[in-house]
Amino acid sequence: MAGRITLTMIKPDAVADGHTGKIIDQIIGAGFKIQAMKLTRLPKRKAEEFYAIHKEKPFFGELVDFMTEGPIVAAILEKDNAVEDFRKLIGATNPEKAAEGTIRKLFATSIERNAIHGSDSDENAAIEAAFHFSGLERF
Ligand code: FUP
Repeated sequence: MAGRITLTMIKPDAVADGHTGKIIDQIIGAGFKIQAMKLTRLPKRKAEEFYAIHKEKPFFGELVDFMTEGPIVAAILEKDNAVEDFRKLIGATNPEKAAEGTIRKLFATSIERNAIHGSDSDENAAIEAAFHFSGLERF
């Protein structure tokens, strides 16, 4: 059975460009309930931990620099089939390949600065939710 939560981060580019409100509106309009949400800034060590799976990739250093350059909005979102439905809502990693109307198509400027994160599996959604939020911060 598909899980009911996913973890998102509105990334530093989209927050700095003032797109937070429009993105949250789109997420709620698509039927996701907000279980937890905060404006926060990742320290370098935490960004490296979050993206540890990519640490051998050539883009790792730039990815960590980008994710720590300013505040992000982290949130746990709840819906049936949350992981798959949210990845459809945000679109492909590379905004040039993202479908019309998706959040990355609308707000991302490149594959590196791609506006928003969405968990890629139920297992990672649970890990990433616990990475950002304590039990007391979830509703
Ligand atoms: P996604 O699951 O769509 O966020 O994509 P990945 O897990 O493949 O990549 C995580 C992040 O690494 C992307 F959001 C942006 C960054 N990245 C690059 O900067 N360059 C690449 O070629 C691929 C990913």
